Amino acid sequence: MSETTENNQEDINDDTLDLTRRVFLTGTAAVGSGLLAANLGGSSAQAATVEEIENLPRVQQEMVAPPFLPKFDHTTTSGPKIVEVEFVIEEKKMAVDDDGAEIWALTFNGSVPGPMIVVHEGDYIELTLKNPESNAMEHNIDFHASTGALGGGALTEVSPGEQVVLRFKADRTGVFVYHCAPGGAMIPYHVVHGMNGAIMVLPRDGIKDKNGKQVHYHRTYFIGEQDYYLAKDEEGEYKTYDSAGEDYADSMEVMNTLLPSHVVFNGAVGALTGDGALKAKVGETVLIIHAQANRDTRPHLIGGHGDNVWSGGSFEDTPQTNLETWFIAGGSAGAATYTFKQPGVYAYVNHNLIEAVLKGAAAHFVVEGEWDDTLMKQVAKPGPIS
Ligand SMILES: [Cu+2]
Repeated sequence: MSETTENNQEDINDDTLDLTRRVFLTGTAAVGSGLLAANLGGSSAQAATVEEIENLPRVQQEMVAPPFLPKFDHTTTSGPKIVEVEFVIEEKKMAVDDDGAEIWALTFNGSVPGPMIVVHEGDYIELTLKNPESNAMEHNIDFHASTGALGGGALTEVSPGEQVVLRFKADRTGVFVYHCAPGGAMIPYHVVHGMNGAIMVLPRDGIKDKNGKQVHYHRTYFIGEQDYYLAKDEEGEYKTYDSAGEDYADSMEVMNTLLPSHVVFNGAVGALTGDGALKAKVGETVLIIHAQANRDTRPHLIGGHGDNVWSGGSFEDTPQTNLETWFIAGGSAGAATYTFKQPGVYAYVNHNLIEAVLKGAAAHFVVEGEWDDTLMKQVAKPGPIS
């Protein structure tokens, strides 16, 4: 490392540390062109000016609701580009279970979790964030994949009726959470009301196994695990509200217990079972991205394994292999691949089984194909003890 890095504390003056957020915003804008003299492409590419970045080719990425992902190339030979995406913030009432639990969810594009963005390392994400007039609250977005300004949170605060455009460089690969972070207690309040999602930054030559060989996969699913903290009335029924934000005081009370009323995948109990079950075929490799913006979790595929697991989410890291259960730290996303060898219904769970079975953190993979007796066979059916 250079001497400059070792001495970097000396470069921070007290004025910078004392800046209010508003001044901080202005300051960032004023020196933006200098700070943004960033590299184009990967680490080996030449430095680019903001003007050069703005002249890069642009593509629009059509957002789709999870568990699905937008169309993306597993590898690319093209140069870096600007990937334009649009999030419309929607405050909406959503069912959480079949027993009457509901929440005025705070969402990016109307889903919990919000849509996944997929780019390649060295690309630039240009997000237009719209907060329609019909909403009640101020929102913003903090991208864990980005660098500086509270992950973009300080540059994206939008009141109802406003929009903002943020561009940031995808300068490291992996899967990363994004979430709303409007300040103070509103940060956890918005996150546990569904306002989070993930972005995947792929190496330009694809993801690699522990030997450095490209990993091929046939399907990709995005599972967003969500903890909710819903309040009950004196009769033990979940309370209902007429508008977003009305549950604030009740919600804070339950949140302070740290005991979620629900832990679900993709917004609601059963969202990824039955009609919503994830599909695959024997012989196919599935890339599973699992995000938890607030709370630790431990995914497990019952009857299967994690063939390759990027538990910390970085594709720079060598994946762990053959895991039975893996860890995703709260506030992060992780990725795993599995090649299905048997048909059937696989439960994919948070293997705190109380959270899976009693709180809702379970999905199903429905896998078609031929059963392999050599891998497993019921040698004798259940019967009287002989
Ligand atoms: Cu928000």
